[in-house]
Amino acid sequence: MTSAQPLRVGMVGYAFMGGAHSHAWRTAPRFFDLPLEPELKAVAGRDRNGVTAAAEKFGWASVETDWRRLIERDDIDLIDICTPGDTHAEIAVAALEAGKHVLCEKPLANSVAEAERMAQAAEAAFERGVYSMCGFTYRRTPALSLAKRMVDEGRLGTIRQVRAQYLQDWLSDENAPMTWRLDKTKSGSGSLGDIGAHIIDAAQWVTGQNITGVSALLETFVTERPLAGDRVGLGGHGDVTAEAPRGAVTVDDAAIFSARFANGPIGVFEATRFALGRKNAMRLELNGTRGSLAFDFEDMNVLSVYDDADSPDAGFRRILVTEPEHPYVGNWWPTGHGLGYEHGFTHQVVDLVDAIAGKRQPEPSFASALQVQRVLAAVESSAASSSRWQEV
Ligand code: SOE
Repeated sequence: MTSAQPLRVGMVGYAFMGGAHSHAWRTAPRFFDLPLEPELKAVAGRDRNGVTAAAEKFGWASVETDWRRLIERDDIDLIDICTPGDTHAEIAVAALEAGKHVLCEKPLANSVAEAERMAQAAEAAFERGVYSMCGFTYRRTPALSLAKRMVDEGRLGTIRQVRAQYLQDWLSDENAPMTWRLDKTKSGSGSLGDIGAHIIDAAQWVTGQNITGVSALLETFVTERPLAGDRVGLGGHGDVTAEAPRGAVTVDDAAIFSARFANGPIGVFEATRFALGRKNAMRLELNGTRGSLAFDFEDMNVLSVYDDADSPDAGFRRILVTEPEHPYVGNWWPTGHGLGYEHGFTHQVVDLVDAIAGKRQPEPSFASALQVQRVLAAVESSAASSSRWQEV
């Protein structure tokens, strides 16, 4: 623990992401020497009982039932937005204009227009020394950070092809109940924005190239679902039964698209919650002129690398990304003792705090997240048009 100046945090929302962020704010200063000392000052949620229980569980010093109170309070320096996408723009713009730093969960917003408004507010705030970041945490998995380092060093040569998948299966049961992630007014889109956004950001970040065009298909396999009797998490089935009243699913269940990148590579992307047996398989493979790399979050401490300079029978090498010189790992455990999903959130806090103290733009910036939003919108637009689709 350091005697550094405090960074007083107010978090909005306290479900899955709220828990992951709370853990990160508490853990980061214990394993990394931070130039500012995060303080968990307040958590906001509409339900007083729920948010009070969350504050006790996750260690927040106070509660608010209206996020606007966090922005009014002068004992809060940063607003951490862990709510569904329909609230991101209003909260982030208000916080930035009030001079508070912002960490906003992905995707940045539910539309390009909202994301543009957020990016403009972030740019104006930056001039005033107020910083913002969007929570694409998979960048901060050591193996993906190592992949980025290798591509930047030219180890793969010129990138020719990108293969990205994000496969989950928590909705493959057609009686899995309705959640906010299936309501377009809350989530903006389905698997496309929720998990597709992650692989779009990761592919653009690791290659260093933006996607410039797409051709897409979206599908909704189950168009109605039981309305849950109580709050259910990912795949939680609550107390619903098949006879419960059903609500309309208004988002995609699966998204697949081809893409072209700025300097020539082509790519294929797939995001689905119906890949039965795949639980959180966020995957990225790059093929270059000198080598390839492959990552699968379900084996997140490993990066597979093929180097064309190796002997023909070398094949892909399996790098266990737990060496002290690998990104972030040196602050944790001895080699071979792997990290988990939560470490990406802790590394996100570390890099955000370092950037704020260093008066640098944290990455991914709202501008980077706006680019992801533009790709999401292009995928939806392409899927809605039949111009590129050839019947067989
Ligand atoms: C659900 O699909 C989800 O929780 C995403 O919303 C998260 O961003 C991802 O990290 C795990 O899966």
